[in-house]
Amino acid sequence: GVYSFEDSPYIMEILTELRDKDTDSIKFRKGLVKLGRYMGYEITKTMDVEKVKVETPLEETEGIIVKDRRNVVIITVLRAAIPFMEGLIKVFEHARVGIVSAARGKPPKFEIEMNYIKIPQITPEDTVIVADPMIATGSTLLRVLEEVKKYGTPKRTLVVGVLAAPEGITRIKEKFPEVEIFVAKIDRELNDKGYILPGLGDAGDRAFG
Ligand code: HSX
Repeated sequence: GVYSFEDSPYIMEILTELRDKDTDSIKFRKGLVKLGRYMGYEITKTMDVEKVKVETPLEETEGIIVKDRRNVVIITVLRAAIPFMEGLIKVFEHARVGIVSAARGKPPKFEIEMNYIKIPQITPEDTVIVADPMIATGSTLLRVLEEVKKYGTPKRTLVVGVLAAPEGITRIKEKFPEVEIFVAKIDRELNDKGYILPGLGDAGDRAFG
């Protein structure tokens, strides 16, 4: 499935702040951390839970644990996903983290160069979250997903981003139909430079200068 959080007013407010060209890098980074946290929280609603007994100071009662929250591998796609991952980790604090670098080449081919890849072993209990704020042509994610596959077969693979262009989503779904995509919002289109419109500009540049 493909899920967006357009009906979550607070997530949309943070997105609005990120879009604003007058938002400086301090606010931009903080916004990405916040989105990671609140989108992570929303994603826990799709996870398996387990009933447990808990002793209050007064008596025993029933509680739950979100079992899948404990088996998460976050794949951070440099650079823009760094603050986003920081937010996701507030919800998935047990997460093992893989780091990959992926730089998009020039149009029309947008070939992806991956110079750094460090990914932990993935087990059948794991939920893999590939975090990249921008899903434009989808080339980066296709390349990253191809790589992640080599480290094991998880229970679920989620792509979690801030904005996606319809083109990118279609390409990922074609090649990886089992992958679930969660974004704050699906934007209108790509321009001929491969930028998402209306978008928020280059997330890496805006966060890090
Ligand atoms: C930006 O371009 C983002 O953070 C992604 O890593 C990438 C998305 O572009 P695309 O490969 O989907 O076209 O640096």
